[in-house]
Amino acid sequence: MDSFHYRLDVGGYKSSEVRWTWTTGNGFTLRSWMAADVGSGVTASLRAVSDTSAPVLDGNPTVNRTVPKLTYDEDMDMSTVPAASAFTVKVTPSGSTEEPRTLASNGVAVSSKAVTLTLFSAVTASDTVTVSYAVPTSNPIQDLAGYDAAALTTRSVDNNNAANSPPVFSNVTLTRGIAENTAATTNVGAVIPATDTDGDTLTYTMEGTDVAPFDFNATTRQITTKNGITYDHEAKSSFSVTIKADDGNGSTDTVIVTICVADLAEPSAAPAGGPRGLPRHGPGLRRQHRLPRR
Ligand SMILES: [Ca+2]
Ligand SMILES: [Ca+2]
Ligand SMILES: [Ca+2]
Ligand SMILES: [Ca+2]
Repeated sequence: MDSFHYRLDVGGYKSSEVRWTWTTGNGFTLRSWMAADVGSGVTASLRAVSDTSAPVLDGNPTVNRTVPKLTYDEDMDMSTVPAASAFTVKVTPSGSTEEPRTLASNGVAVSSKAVTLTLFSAVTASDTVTVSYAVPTSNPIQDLAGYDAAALTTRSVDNNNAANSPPVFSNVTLTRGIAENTAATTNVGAVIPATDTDGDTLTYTMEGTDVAPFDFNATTRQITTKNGITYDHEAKSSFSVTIKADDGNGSTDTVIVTICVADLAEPSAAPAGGPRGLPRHGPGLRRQHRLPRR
């Protein structure tokens, strides 16, 4: 049975708004989607489409980091793009259990023969990935003749991820400094830099024995002094914290940051229980104190 397909493009309307497929074979079959009243005086063009079959996946879907991709055997209609909810991507990390992986809200794109998805977080090279696709009632994956692509049920995805490059701090150790008695919310030296050659978004945390007296802004990578803390050189002249960068792809790097508390000349307080009756001196005058006996 021969059949012929025609496609109607009307004025400036998107093909998803005005579309008409006319199939002749055993009689006529007319398929029409008329979502808009185009009015009169609008130029319409009818063109033959030699397509008589639904699009078929050309090989397995693939995934690279955040981008699963379905490639079909023909050009797709770019004006009909399924909602992200039509897809389910499941990821099984090596040695772990399967978990659904959320798509970004605008995480579906159709271009030429490809339907690409965008995940919120990347899969790693060792993950096992499947994709399912439920044909939605509106905006399904379609070829140019209006044939829907078939649903997919836990279809295996070829993982094309290259091995992950870990994030890198350019130093193994860094030194930052403040003067003693520095006020709260003061920057403790420069921000802590790190890079990731994959371009991964790095998540930073501050760890180590001396985290308590400092704050750390994970977005700006800035260590700051903390409310309620007195930085006293005579009591503790250096602190050690560790900043960790996590690339979300299973790799981390750390840098040990030594925070030095510089000495300032300070007026020393009179020792408790000191002798009475000593004359009080104004600022800048030499004070006399008895040193505690050892
Ligand atoms: Ca087709
Ligand atoms: Ca990386
Ligand atoms: Ca001091
Ligand atoms: Ca001092």
